[in-house]
Amino acid sequence: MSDIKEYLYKKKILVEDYLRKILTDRNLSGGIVEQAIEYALFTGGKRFRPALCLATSEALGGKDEIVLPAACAIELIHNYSLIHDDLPCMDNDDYRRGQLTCHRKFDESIALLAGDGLLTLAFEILSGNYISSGTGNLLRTINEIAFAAGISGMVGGQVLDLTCNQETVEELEKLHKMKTGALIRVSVRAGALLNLASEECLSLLTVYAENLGLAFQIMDDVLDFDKDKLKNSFLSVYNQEEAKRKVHELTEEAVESLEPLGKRAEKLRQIAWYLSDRKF
Ligand code: GRG
Repeated sequence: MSDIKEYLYKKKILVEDYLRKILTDRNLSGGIVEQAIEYALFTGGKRFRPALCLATSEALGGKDEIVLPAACAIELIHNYSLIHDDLPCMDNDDYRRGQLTCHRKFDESIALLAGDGLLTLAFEILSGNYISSGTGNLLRTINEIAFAAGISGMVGGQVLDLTCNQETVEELEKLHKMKTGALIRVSVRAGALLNLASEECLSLLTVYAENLGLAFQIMDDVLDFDKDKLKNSFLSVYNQEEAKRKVHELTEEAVESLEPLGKRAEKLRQIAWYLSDRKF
């Protein structure tokens, strides 16, 4: 296994153990919404957003424990968004991560509530798990995560996706920076904020995250290519070769922005190159 594959695998285990602990600590009664939450949360998932948060913390010399609750809160938000995105009133998908979508496994109202439960749980974990340990920048981190998930970020991007057909590169970039990019951006920023990074360092990491987020989405469109479903896909403005070249350019820009951080940002560089070449 390559270094970075092994690193991401270890972070995935760490994150999944913590996610399980979040659920077991709450002594849930095993009711239907709790079953739906567990089903949606543990049917695969790359856990790449929390890995980014952890790798950012590491680049700044921080221990995993400092950012683990925030990293997992972001993963909870991501999973809520996938459940809601699959609903009949949105994409109406039957499968997610190779298994039945939450509303097909349970039903629509339960899936809707499981998503709501995950979103609110994220903010409970964020605010609750730092109370005893205490950390600087916590309020700012919570504020940025809420902003990224909300109408100026992911929700706003989803609205644009559902209601408009974006025709130019600029329009597509705007949509996807909100829908997919905002949560990726805040995964990196949360890792930096909770380690009390300087504003200068935060800016460099933000450039990294914004380029990575866009590259991730273009790669997603390449992997999901369907000539009959090109609405709001980058494959409506790029051919396959152009799209892959764009992913490469964005990854180079992401990696270049980390130069002042030196060797300690090596994992962030490796993650960017790994994702630019992904087949999944
Ligand atoms: C319902 C408010 C609301 C928002 C939904 C993110 C999103 C917005 C919808 C997902 C649709 C989609 C497939 C977007 C493309 C990029 C993306 C977010 C892919 C899924 O993320 P991965 O690949 O998923 O990290 P895993 O399964 O690995 O967690």
